[in-house]
Amino acid sequence: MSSSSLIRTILHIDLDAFYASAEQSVNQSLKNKPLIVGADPKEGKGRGVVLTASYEARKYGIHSGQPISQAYRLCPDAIYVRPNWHLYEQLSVKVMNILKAFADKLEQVSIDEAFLDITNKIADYDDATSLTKAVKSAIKRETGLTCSIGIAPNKSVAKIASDIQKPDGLTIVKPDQVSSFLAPLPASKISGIGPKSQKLLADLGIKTVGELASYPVNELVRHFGKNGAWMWNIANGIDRSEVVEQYERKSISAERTFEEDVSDFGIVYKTLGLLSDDVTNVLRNGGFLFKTAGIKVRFEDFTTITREKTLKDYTDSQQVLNKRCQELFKEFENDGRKIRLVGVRVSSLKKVSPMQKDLLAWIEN
Ligand code: TTP
Ligand code: MG
Repeated sequence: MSSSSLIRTILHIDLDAFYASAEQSVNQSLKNKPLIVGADPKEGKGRGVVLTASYEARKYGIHSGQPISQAYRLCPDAIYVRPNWHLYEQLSVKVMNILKAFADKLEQVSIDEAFLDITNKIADYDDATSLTKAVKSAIKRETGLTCSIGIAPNKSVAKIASDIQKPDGLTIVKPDQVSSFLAPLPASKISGIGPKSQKLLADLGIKTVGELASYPVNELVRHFGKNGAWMWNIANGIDRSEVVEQYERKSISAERTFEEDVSDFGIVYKTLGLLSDDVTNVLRNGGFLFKTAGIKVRFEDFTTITREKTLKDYTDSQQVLNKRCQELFKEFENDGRKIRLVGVRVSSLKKVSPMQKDLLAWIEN
């Protein structure tokens, strides 16, 4: 093996405004319009959330996870549609199949996102550019969708790169550009550094990836444990994790922040029911069963607690999930604090064949 073969070329791809673009790809009249996929806004009284918004709608400040009522206030004239999971799953499969032809290895990370190891498919970074153009045009031609792509020597940098010029973006970071590319970015751009770590880092005076990279690693370990070493490595452009072929979804979750903190448990239980519904829809469309049911509760003071319970058997039943979630919530009834957010999560997932799914439906009925 020559030493140059140790340098890898990784491509990260993420579809643009996926659910909204999917709707637009099958309905001409939705093209180039502010389009919101999510709950029914019920003229501002709807309680669900925005799943995603077209880039035209994002100009109004609308984004994933936002209460649908708030989106409605920002843009009442937008087009609001309910999700069509089946369509998204179909398009996702189509895209992943197209991508397979361009990579030595492909790792699907979510419904609209994948890593490709293209090391042996290209001779140099000029080749990478032409390969990307071919990927983009194949996806556009076969599905009508656009995507954003990042190319870099490792997965974490490729992921950051794909997100930096959206939509229809292409960002290439050559090995000798990694440090200068990363240095000015906010530390939160690193996938895995969420709002909580971001705040803790800010307390240490660390705002950018560059500041993180030059911080003493032993200090980071003292504050964050082994995550400290992990984030320091990533900030220094060191990420040896491989593109792993098998797509294993680890969990599926949905959550909702109440518009006003809630003390009425009726609302909480009803919301847990709606979220269980959303989660089992995604679960079934992906052809999964779950064995662990979990909830997340955030109180008015932002304290966040999770609880989970592993069942005896795998299932994809909404009723089972809902019942478990309701049971898990019981311990919080006497807490006294108001509730800001609840979430539902399933994990310990297992893929089932379509036949097994039919059988399961038959047993349940
Ligand atoms: P994302 O790739 O995060 O978002 P996106 O494709 O809509 O927009 P972009 O990548 O251009 O920023 O998620 C992919 C799909 O997953 C998204 O279309 C809808 C769904 N989704 C949710 O259901 N809830 C969420 O909170 C998020 C972020 C996404
Ligand atoms: Mg996307």
